Amino acid sequence: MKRDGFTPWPIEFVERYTAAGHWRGKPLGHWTWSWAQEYGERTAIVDGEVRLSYRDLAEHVDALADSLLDLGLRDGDNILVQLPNSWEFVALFLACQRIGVAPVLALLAHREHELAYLADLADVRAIVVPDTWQGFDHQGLAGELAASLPQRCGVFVLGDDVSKSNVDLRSLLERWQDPARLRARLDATAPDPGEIALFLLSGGTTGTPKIIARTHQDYEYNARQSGAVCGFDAGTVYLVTLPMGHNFPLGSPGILATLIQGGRVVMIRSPKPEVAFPVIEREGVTVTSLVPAIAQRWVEAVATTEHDLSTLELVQVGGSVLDPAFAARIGPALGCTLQQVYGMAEGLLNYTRRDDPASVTNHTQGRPISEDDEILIVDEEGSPVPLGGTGELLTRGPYTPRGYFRAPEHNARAFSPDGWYRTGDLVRWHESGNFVVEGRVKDLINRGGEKISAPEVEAVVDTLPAVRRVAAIPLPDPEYGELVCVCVVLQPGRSLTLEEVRDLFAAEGVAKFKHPQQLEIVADFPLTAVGKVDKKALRQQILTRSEEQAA
Ligand code: J2J
Repeated sequence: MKRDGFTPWPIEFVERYTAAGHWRGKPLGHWTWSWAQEYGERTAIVDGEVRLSYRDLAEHVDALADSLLDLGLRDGDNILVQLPNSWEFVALFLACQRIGVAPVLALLAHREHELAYLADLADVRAIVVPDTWQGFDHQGLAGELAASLPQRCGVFVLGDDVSKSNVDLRSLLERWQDPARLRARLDATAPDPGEIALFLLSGGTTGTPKIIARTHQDYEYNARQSGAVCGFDAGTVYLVTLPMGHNFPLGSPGILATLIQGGRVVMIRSPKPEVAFPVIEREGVTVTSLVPAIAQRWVEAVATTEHDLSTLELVQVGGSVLDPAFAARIGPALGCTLQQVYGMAEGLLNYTRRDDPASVTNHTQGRPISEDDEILIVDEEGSPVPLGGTGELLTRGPYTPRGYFRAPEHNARAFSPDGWYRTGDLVRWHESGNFVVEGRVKDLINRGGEKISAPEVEAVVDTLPAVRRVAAIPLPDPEYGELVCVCVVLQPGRSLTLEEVRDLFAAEGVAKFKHPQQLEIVADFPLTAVGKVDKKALRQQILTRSEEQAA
């Protein structure tokens, strides 16, 4: 391996997944030209007024790959990418895949707290950002961050206002006169398909976020097999509604499966119905993926829209719990089939099938995509629960890596000695053969699909002098499913307000979606038998207290 800190699949599994045809021995970037050859002048990507054919896309990708090499990036390097949905982001992603540079896919909401950590962990050689986004000066922050790193790190900027000291991403995309020659040169130095292709962010249950290294061939299989299960084909017009740095729109089946099939990818920068609906009509969008909170907004907005959404065939909803009663409304309201998706950046992907009856689609979160996805549902002692019982889901398989990147201590807990990933999700088998997600044992808050590590929030709050002990817990939120509540035991004689807590999060440069929405001062924490904070009991205590106050 070019990079340290990756836990490989044991050789017998490598052989098995290769023999089964799951892994095809090609780097992800290889496929760009294979698609161009097969689909040529068909439209691959639409982004506003920009329409790129498969050939255009391949030529831009190679031009960018070549420019990245010129700028000193090499096979085995990592870069930090924080971009809005755009055709340039897709091109950058694929250009990296041509030359073995692995993007760490950060979210636009991330600020110095997250970015500094990721840049250090992955030892990145460049940071790619928009000039500004929703009023925030990303270029300024990236410049400061790059200057503070021990390694040399470039700043590449997408936008109209690129400062002289930085690199203009758009200028790197300008095509070559002789694409065939460039293609041959890049083909000759293609990366190894077993190497790391990209880094996804983990939902995280630790004080510092973990990242997941996905290899070229595991991620290609992840997308291709998802596409097959979800019926993606050349007629698929996929709308990228969620931020494309997420696993869901990127590769489950998302952008990559659409390109594999020769369909059309349509980019939008905001999931708002007023942005999405006109584009669905104009482009004849057939599929998109949403989190429940956005599905809710779409279902409300569709009643009064004048836009024709009749081309929509499939809406995939996943990332957090979907209420069955609401699930039943989605298909009829949007005039399409609902597909529930229970996925994770760590690997395993589950989909309800398009031909599952509504009773199954509305009540279950789907089943795995691969016959080589291994599943165990276990109790607290690690023993399999009886069929139909609820327990923690453990999994291994051809697109579920065997460890987080550079996290040996955490891996010892998050993976069993024989390589099973402990998802932290509580599930049971439904009689249909699909999973029902019943809850979780992991210490995180799921805010509308964005995952927030409770220990990460606690570590920030804990730095306040007034705080003796802190526990972050999820409380119900009508719009996003869950909100971040911090429960604090104060130092004697001290006081604390929610505003002070939120000011600290802002000052520390923590992504806004992690800022606590509720503060509860308590005298003490309930403890479990082994002396840990009993968060279930604490949550119940807070809920009861709120009910009493409301009464
Ligand atoms: C309940 N909880 C769910 C669901 C994920 C496709 C779809 C989603 C993700 C994703 C993804 C859920 N109902 N339908 O990567 O490719 C919770 C579980 C899971 C965690 C993973 C994809 N779908 N979850 O959400 O890495 O707790 O991936 O373990 O962000 O989200 O989060 P993440």
